[in-house]
Amino acid sequence: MKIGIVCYPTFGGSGVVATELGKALADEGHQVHFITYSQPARLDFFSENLFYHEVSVRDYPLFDYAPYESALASKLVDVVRFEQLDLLHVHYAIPHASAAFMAKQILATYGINIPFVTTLHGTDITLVGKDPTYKPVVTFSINQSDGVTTVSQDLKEDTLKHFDVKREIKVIPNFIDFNRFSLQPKDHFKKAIAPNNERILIHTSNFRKVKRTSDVIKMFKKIQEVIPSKLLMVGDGPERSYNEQLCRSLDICEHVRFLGKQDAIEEILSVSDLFLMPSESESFGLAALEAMACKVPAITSNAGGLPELNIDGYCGYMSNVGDVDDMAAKAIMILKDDEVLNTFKENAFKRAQDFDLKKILPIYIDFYNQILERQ
Ligand code: GMT
Repeated sequence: MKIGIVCYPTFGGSGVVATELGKALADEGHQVHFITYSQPARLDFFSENLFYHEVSVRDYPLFDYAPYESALASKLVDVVRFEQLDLLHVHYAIPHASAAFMAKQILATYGINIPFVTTLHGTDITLVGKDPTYKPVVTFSINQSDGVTTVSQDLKEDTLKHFDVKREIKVIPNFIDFNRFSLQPKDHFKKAIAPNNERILIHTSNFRKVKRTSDVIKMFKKIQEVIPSKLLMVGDGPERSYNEQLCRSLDICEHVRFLGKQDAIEEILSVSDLFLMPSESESFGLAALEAMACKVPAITSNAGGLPELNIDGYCGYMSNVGDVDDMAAKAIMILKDDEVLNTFKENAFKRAQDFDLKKILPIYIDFYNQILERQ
């Protein structure tokens, strides 16, 4: 197949899933064309089946807001026509699904029928999408998609609850590539972070409010009072400087390292003992799956799709959103005993195997084939 993938090229979960899916499809011999405004963060190598088409938005003094959606639709028309794509797969509804719809209509005037699949990732439904600013366009473009997928059952239910969706929605969970995410020997790094063999806790995110990063800091304060430990805060975003202030006021700065955005996240996960994800809302929790693949159990909230990933008392624990005391108590239960910690680590790895790329990729390929057969 010749597949066009549209996504945000940043470190955000939807862009990561789109890029990893494209890379895996290319490995299977499909031709994959990424169409976005800059090189996707994880598209960092050359392959004969992978192509990147940059959407450039022309600026003009009249524009307070440059019309990215129009530029993207025009680029889609161009790439579909000249690369003779079979199918478009857009990740994150806003504005990718409506741009794909527009491109489809334009291409029809050239006698070209291009089906498009929309994958909903989370905030495109739960936060941004259901806002009246975007809702009519999101509803329309979901209904006009030739196929719709969500990354969890919970996100499917949320979509059906908040939008008047007529299309059938298929749940295809996120996945992990064990070729990249697996425990790596990084003892020198572990020694540098935790010279006295302290436990290492980790949080990775875009530091937006929805991630409740200050709960991570508050939880760590409580854990650190009982168990000698260090906290790695990976990523960057609006809450970071507030979190740094919070560490100062809680007097734990010497135990917390803010590492900023990191490419080789699997190396940092490899030295970690426990992953913290107290999110307000989380459609799937890909970052927790990446941790589990590296044998790192997870303390998460029970929001959104997290119960479809985390198994309470097996590969981690779940608490109600905001219940920092409960999260800290459960973290201490896992961390205080080597044997318990090792069991949770092994279980995390086993749980991650349920989401092995090798199991999920064929589901996407079957879905594409069904859509193409329907045309
Ligand atoms: O977590 C974010 O804010 C980024 C966001 C995205 O769309 O890039 O992530 C969402 O998609 C990920 C991949 O499917 C999911 O694993 C995340 O749970 C989801 N985030 C939220 O629902 C808040």
